[in-house]
Amino acid sequence: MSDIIADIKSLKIQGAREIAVKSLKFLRGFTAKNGFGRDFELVAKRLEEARPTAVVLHNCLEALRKERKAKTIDMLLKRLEDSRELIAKNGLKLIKNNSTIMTHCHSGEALAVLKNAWKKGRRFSVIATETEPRHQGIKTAKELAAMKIPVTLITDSAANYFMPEVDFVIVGADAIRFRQPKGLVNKIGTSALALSARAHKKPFYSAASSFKIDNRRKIIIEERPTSEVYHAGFHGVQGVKVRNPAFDITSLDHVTKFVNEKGVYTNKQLEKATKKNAIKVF
Ligand code: RUB
Repeated sequence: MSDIIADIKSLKIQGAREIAVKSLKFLRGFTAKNGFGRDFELVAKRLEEARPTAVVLHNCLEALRKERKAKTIDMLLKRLEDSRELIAKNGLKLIKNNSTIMTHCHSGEALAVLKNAWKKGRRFSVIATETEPRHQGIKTAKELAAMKIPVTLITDSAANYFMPEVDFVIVGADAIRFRQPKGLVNKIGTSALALSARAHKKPFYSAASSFKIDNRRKIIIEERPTSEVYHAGFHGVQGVKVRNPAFDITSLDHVTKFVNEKGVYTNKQLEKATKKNAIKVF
């Protein structure tokens, strides 16, 4: 138990979907031995609290509480797998040959769109922001480079400088909220990137399954240890307040299109579909 919690907290396991997948796999083993009673609840709570912002694991746990069975875990894992493949398919139409695409952080769902498009013969290049403070953008760049997709790694501060040469930006999502506070919740820096894209009239897309629809009453924006950014030992920073939020909230109006397992939507269309339950929300 403490191993998976440590791996989630340290970002060895990162990305909203992956956190849910690894937690569900852990819970499959745990519940086989311990059942779905009080111990399950305690473990589920600890897993959810390890990274409280992303909503995917929360939505999966809510479904599991309604039907406390191993087969529910398997169904959720299958849906998470299938939805990523469908997002990749649906995102293909967004990618034109010779385009330059910017991405931020490491989103398995955004990357699935890029990787699938490359496999289907689309040719493009990617600009990946390094994504301070933990540089998950480097992980993105390495994965793309491993597939021979041309990729340029830049500092976050350089994003606006490169925006004129970009055709569109694509990111993932930790949560999509149609209730207050509304917006696309994603890695810190996403909202600034969306503002920059808007200023340069570049489309801004989010690839995110309907597991990302967030109906929680409140959202906790995780603040991570300040030692991830500055620490006295290395930077000699003393007597200074440091803050290290991991996520921010982008206005839904700054997102041109959402791609999910059902199709491609504007934020208004997605909200309507979600309300009508055309897209199943847990
Ligand atoms: C990752 C991040 C990703 C979303 C979506 O942040 O913000 O864009 O989680 O990822 P962190 P996915 O590295 O802090 O977890 O598409 O894989 O669900």
